[in-house]
Amino acid sequence: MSKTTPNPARDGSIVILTGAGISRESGLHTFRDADGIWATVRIEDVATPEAFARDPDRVHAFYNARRRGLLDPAIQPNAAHFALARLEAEWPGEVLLVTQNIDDLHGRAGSRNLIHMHGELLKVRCGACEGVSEHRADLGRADACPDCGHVGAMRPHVVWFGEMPLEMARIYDALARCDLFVSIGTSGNVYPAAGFVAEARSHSARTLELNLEPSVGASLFDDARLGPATVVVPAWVEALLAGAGTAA
Ligand code: BV8
Repeated sequence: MSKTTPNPARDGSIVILTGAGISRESGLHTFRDADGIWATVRIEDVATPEAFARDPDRVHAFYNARRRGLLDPAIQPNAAHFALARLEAEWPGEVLLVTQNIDDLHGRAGSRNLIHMHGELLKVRCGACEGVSEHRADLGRADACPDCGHVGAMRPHVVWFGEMPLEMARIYDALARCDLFVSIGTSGNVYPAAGFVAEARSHSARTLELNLEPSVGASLFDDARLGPATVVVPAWVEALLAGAGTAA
């Protein structure tokens, strides 16, 4: 077994973290690449609670444009999304997929044991009752909450900077138990997600990075395979499942 092949005879559980890079080849922009989202708009203007309080129409317009973009029929899951769904279905141990992405491509590819730690672009939340609901149309200040009827408090169900990501207790529990932690398509700039590799290492997990280029935290990984996600992720899954068939 290679040093980053989990042993299904042990707990054999795998925690996978994904970022915007895994959706790049589906046609969605990343954040910090040269053509990324933060190259054209400032985080402080569209992705903080203060921005939403200051200019809700501008924040709604930013997320309405991204929601419309995601709903374009040209945007489809790619081979990397499908490979991770196959791993969840065929790996003998648990596979937990934690994504920083707010797109729905992992779910559409078939991943079910899935946490959207930064929320979901196709869901909205009421500032009055905290109810979360599916929403595929534009959102604005005139919209009423489908649960409590309150008008004017609807926001994207997205975790902004300065807000606590979702399901953190469940994520840290999985990191403490896992045999292997794999980071895919993320630059390792944003916390707490960027700290997951150190957390997994502190519990003796093996760590692997699959990315187009080394991330900020590259030195913390036992192993890395660099290349486009649609190439390196299916190849890694194929090799892992072939090895599982012969695991002791
Ligand atoms: C928190 C949703 C505390 C929105 C996002 C001051 C005040 C408060 C907090 C902070 C602060 N200063 C710092 C912080 C912490 C802050 C942070 O980390 N800031 C950074 C910028 C320093 N974090 C937070 O604020 C977090 N909350 O700390 O709360 C708290 C404590 C107690 C109580 C309450 C609160 C919340 C962070 C979440 C913010 N929301 N997204 C939206 O999407 O609009 S973060 C945003 O960055 C996206 O979610 C994105 O996913 C995430 C990470 O980016 P990446 O996914 O890594 O994308 P990136 O472009 O950076 O990299 C892409 C990678 O892919 C590259 O490596 C590239 O090489 C690779 N790639 C490209 N193409 C391919 C590829 N790989 C493979 N194949 C390809 N084809």
